[in-house]
Amino acid sequence: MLEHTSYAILPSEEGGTEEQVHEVGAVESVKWNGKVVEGTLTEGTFFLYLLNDQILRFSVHPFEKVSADSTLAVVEDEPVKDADFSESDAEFFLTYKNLQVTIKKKRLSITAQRNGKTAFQISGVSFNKDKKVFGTFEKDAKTPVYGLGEKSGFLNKNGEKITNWNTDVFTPHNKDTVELYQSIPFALIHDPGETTTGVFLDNSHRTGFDMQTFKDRVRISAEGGPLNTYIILGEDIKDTIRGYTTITGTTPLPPQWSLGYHQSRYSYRSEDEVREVAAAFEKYEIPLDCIYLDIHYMNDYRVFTFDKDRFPNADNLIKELNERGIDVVPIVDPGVKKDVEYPVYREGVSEKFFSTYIDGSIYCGAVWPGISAFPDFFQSRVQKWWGHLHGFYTEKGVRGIWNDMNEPSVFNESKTMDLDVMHNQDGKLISHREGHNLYGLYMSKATFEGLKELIPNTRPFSLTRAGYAGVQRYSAVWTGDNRSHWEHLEMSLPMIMNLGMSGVAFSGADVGGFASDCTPELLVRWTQVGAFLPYFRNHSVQDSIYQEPWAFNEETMRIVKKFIQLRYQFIPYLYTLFHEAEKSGVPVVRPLIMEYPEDKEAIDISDQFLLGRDVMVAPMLRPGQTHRSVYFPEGTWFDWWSGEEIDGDKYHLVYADLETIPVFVKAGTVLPVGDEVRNTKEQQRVRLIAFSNGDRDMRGQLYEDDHVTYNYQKGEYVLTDVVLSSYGEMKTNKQGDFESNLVVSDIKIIGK
Ligand code: MIG
Repeated sequence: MLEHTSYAILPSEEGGTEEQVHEVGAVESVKWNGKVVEGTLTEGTFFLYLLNDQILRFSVHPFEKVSADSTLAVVEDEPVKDADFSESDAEFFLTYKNLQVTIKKKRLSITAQRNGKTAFQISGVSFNKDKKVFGTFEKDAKTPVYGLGEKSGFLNKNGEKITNWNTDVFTPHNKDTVELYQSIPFALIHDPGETTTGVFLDNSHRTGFDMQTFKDRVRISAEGGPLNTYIILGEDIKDTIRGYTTITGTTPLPPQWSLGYHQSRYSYRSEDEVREVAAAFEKYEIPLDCIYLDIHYMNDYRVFTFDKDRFPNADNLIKELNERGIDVVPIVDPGVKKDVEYPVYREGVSEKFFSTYIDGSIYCGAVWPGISAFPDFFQSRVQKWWGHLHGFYTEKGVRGIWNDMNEPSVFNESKTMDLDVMHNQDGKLISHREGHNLYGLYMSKATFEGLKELIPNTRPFSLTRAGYAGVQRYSAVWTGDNRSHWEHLEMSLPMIMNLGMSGVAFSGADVGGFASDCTPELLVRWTQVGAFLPYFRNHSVQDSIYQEPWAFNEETMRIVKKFIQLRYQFIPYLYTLFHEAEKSGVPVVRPLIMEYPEDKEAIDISDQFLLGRDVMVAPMLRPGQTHRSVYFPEGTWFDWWSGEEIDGDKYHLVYADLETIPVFVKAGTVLPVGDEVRNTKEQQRVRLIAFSNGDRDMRGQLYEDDHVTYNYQKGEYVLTDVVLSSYGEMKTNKQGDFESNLVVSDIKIIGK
């Protein structure tokens, strides 16, 4: 407790904060095998190779022979075969197409040039006595840094010190709460108008990105293992994210119902309460796609059970809701209650599925069910076992699972497992100290792949709190225990934008705030924002005020409903963006700087975002606020509500009463807009709104398929490109074989 008082800052005897480090020194020898450069250093070893003309892998281990292993994050990692290797007195050169990498012999340092521009420079690699490794990238003092996963604070991380260690944090998140649930050690160093270098430190130990200690450097570090980096040389942010997602995978196209409005509460405590919630949505005619079952559905928090008193007939409940078009998503935590009469625990013990110490004894820790054991998801046989256990839910009609507490969170001083618990990566043993940040990722894999097998030809939905780089391949991410604070609404925007720039296209924050008490105005403003973010769920903690759309008063409900309806009108556009994200890795929600990479004014904009390329949202983020300044990048924009034309490349003062969130569309856009529907299970006609572009063409795109299966991968989709000329001639081009819901004849034109 004392660390919450002034005791925490008791006088320190310490002098400097600089850690004592040692250099890895000179390159003593190298070997080139036609693909990989391997070398020895004064201290340790390294290798370097090119994956293509845009990506290289460079790894150094100061203490041992550096291994070629990467983590589960990496899906694509083949050296090119036809790179050129050469040498001068002082340097080695590795060249491929327009990429040239230079390694200095005397004191290991690396520079890369692409298309004649210097893309990055690693000026040093070092280590300390505790086996921590460091690598230093040079940059200009002002160069912004983005990405880095799920972090608090503003968009641009330049000047910050970031560390990664998956942590369950219930205390209010703020700028100093650096370690949250996810670890994505990937940063974009963006030189506006020049290049964007992506640095992915694929090391699952606690890692660091220090943009503070040296004002013109980024110093990356890992508390063990090699300095294992993938470096992506992009033209701009988008290009670099594309590169990053070729290594770690893109966000697969989600089932469309997971993009609808979702309602949750910790917890709806009985079948009756769940029915009442569903009935209220129907009574008030508010669209709804999904209701969540939080931990109270279980029998004493035993996963894969229902409580007989509260949920005596879960099968019927789920069936009934499904028939009304509502999906049900239960929560599943990793902790398995230690109870010798509980089949999941018994099987886990007898089959050796749980994480153990090195002597084979099972690690036990306290979570909701009391003393519990934790599956060793690192083993494929454990992933299979766990995956199949979900048959318990899927046979009842469930198509989505919510994974929580998978940092893993344990109720003790360290907040997690003992660091000397071991994980077995199919034969390779690693300590929890090394594997901690991967636990949630492996659990997501087990969940997603299990569901995929159990519900044939159906896209599963999985949601996770913890994860590591690559988590986008398996799960959507929500940002954990935020609060009903205006500051948390504000902070969720850069968090979601940076998650997107870290490969995770499908993310969102609890709308209305999880902990603390929501207010009518906050619920309205938050719902307005949530309607434009990838993942849209209202969720709140037990004992807090209820915050369902109707919880406050009629006016609040009316406005909240209006924005949930608007969400459904935007789903065709949103779904098209998810299609793009799957294909290219480019996220659904983008900071202005991503679409306007040369615009220095956009560098620090955290309180506005783009949905796709052409829709800009500038929310109200303070109580009582009805005016705000909005930055409009170059070009012409239209006000979504009034159709008013607005000049870009400047700031405007914008008005929005409580009924309105400022939304703007770029001139030249043809936006697909859906009709009002009850949810995504209803057939939805799509119409076009074109935003005039002077005498130039207007363009848009719509992606459609059956919303739920994998048939789209066999060509059962339709991608419609629309071009509308200024004199009203429309051309459409269709790709794929699926019947479209687009009503082409019904086009509305905004502007002259
Ligand atoms: O410590 O399952 O972030 O969304 O409602 C609480 C109960 C554990 C934390 C999650 C929250 C969820 C809650 N869980």
